Amino acid sequence: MKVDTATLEVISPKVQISENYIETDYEYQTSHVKRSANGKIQVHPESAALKIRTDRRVPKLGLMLVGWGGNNGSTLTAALEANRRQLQWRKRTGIQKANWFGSITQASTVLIGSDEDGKDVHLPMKDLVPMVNPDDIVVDGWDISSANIGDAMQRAQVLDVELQDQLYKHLSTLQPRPSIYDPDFIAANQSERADNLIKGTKFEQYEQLRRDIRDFKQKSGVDTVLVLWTANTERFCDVKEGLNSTIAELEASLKANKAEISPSTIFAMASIDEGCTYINGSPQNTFVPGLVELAEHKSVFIAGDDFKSGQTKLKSVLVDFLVSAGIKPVSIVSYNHLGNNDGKNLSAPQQFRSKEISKSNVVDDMVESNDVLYKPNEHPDHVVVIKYVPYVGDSKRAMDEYTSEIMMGGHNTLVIHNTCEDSLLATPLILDLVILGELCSRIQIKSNERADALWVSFKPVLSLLSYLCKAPLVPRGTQVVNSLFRQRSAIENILRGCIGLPPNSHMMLEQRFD
Ligand code: NAI
Ligand code: DG6
Repeated sequence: MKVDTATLEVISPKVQISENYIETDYEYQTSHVKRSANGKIQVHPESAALKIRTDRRVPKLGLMLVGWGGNNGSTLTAALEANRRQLQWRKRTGIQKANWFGSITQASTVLIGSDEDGKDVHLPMKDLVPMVNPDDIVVDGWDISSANIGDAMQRAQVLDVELQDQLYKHLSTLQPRPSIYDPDFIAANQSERADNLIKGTKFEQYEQLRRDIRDFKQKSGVDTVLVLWTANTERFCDVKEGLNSTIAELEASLKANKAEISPSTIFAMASIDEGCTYINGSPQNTFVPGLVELAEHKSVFIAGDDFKSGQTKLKSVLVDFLVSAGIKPVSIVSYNHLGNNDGKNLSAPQQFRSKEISKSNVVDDMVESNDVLYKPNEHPDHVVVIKYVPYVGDSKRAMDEYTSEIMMGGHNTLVIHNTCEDSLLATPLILDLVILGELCSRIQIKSNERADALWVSFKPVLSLLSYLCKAPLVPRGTQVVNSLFRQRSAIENILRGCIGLPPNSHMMLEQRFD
């Protein structure tokens, strides 16, 4: 079978390709664990014969950004245009060409196998299965600030000036739609940019958002729309019975204009009700139980929370490395200072608290995985500090100290200084969330053991996107995985499964045995 790229052909009787689908016969192997009364762990290796199919018809994708005029929103729009036009510009150090460094779909490769000389062969991730080409994405969105996207790009001070100058004319024609401003949810220091607002009750605002989505779809001619929140971090909203714990409560609370229904929850409701995947790039608890139920009820994807871009991404590698090396992190202290508008918003205590929670939970599952090192409920001391320092702008500085216990009461201390150019790290993640989020709607599995088995899609809570999120949202009752290595393996191996390749086990038996 030949996948839709010039570079890859999988030769296997277990792969069939038709005009619309790549279909594979797949042996899925897993182990089921039971704890017996005497405390023994019983493992049952299990195997299931599946079919996996991937729809080859890539839709024309529309992306609606909430917070379009922010640093991330304007940088993404600029980067899409710069890559589309393959722009180049002069820096002090020479010519720079537009690229997508930092995007796993566009700039990372996947190990395919080894050749006749025993050498690894890799392919770009984007070439494994048909994916949306970034050049074809059409962007629209909302912002409480009326600045056009050209002015927003200049305000952000992220991209080199010579690049901005090439992009300004086009970007200045893009105008964010008015949005919902609720000063109770974002920092008071944001009020001065709030000049582009949807008036009315919460229900009227929700209805306007639904009209906006339909209007964009109709005018742009896109096949499918995905909505992504990259607006300011909100404070957490209350979660309680009678307010938002079921679909009925949430809908009634929206109609009753209840104050605790946050703007982001209204966006998510409008998006789900329009059948559009909704992704939350910020830490707040948009996905209250009633909203998750709504997504499940309507079979619409939701994913989040909070882009995992710099400091936390490294944390989800380092803590995994330490704990899996049998080393016991006992104190993790993370300082950040940054001077962009995100930092300004986070200088308010309630908005900081949302970010603090999201940045702090990232080590929990790794700590719980090792009861040789940690007693039940024992955790490392974990402190997160964020300070607003306007001068450094978007060039966030992150400093981390990891202190671990090693053999015989010894200590190992790692000190990391990480310059995270915030929006240049976050923008490629947004692209990946969008491309992978869309792809997930074209992948289905079914049992190969029963003739009457039906095709099933991913669950509405799209945990496969965890790699890109600080605080991954997972389906009820399923495991949260924070380890970056495990998160990436899940993506890689599912993509491999789509084209009939087994998971990458790295066993390399053919090279280790005679
Ligand atoms: P930003 O402050 O530059 O942009 C946010 C934009 O949202 C602003 O233009 C603001 O006017 C707009 N906005 C606020 N409330 C709105 C609403 N209700 N509706 C529509 N627009 C609204 O922030 P930036 O740097 O672009 O970050 C965006 C979000 O992404 C923040 O919540 C941040 O915490 C989160 N994030 C950013 C990461 C990064 O590395 N840049 C990584 C992880 C998360
Ligand atoms: C303070 O760290 C500001 C935040 O918005 C971060 O810049 C953003 O969440 C990225 O965080 P991290 O930990 O992934 O670098």
